[in-house]
Amino acid sequence: MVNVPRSHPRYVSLMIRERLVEAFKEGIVVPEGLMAHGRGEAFDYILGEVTHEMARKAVRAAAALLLISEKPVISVNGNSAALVGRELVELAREVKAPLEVNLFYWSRSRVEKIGELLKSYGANEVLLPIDDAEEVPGLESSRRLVNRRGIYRADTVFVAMEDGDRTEKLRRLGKHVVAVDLNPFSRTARAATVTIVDNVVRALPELTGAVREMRSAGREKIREVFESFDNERNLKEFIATITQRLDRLASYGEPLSD
Ligand code: PTJ
Repeated sequence: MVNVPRSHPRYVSLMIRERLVEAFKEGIVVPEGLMAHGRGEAFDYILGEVTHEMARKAVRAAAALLLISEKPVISVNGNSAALVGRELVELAREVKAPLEVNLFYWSRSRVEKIGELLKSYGANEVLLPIDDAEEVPGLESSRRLVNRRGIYRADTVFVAMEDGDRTEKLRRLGKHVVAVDLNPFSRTARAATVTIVDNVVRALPELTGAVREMRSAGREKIREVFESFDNERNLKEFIATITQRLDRLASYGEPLSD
């Protein structure tokens, strides 16, 4: 691992890169995952690498949706296992949902490695799209392979850092989707029921915290939080923020960050 001085203004961002590179060497992340991270980084940079109020609103709606769902499932891919594996195990425990490995670049060995990694973080059971595999109808990528006891019968699926197809298909099947995606223009962001536009490393602790806080409220109150959320409006606010920040940069104002 390279020596990144703590005093470096981009220390956190550089450490996230290091974690992904390590996970790539361990066979958890695919090379394409490193590129996908670069796209996320660019959006994070423009958004100022902070959690915006709109993201907090989405986090509360996502927590509410996960709490009122009967069969929520936490879907895990290579990038999310590498960056927030521990936090996903914690979230799954808090909302009493199974974790399920779901990959775009499918390989049996990576499915199993990610399953083992999540278990090493304390997950009791991790569903894999291997033994009890079913297919999501209409989906051609390997993400179609899902576990019969998990995503196949879920009413709500949590996804982070995904390519667009699956969210659209899951929504068409009548399932809710909670997505974490730094790109508010993406198909995943637009198709999801609730999209948290934030870096997954900041979003996960916020989400688990919101679940803990909200759990003791009455079911009706929780439902109200979810129902008062408008995903399209929230994404439009993010797009307006991006436009404003780019305008500032275009007028040769201060750089967005170091
Ligand atoms: O492990 P696999 O095989 O399932 O593959 C995982 C990747 C990420 C390679 C796969 O899902 C993929 O190709 O994703 P995309 O289509 O590149 O989309 C990834 C989305 O995640 C993009 O919209 C990025 O902006 C966003 N993103 C990247 N890093 C982060 C992020 N969003 C939140 N936090 C991040 N750290």
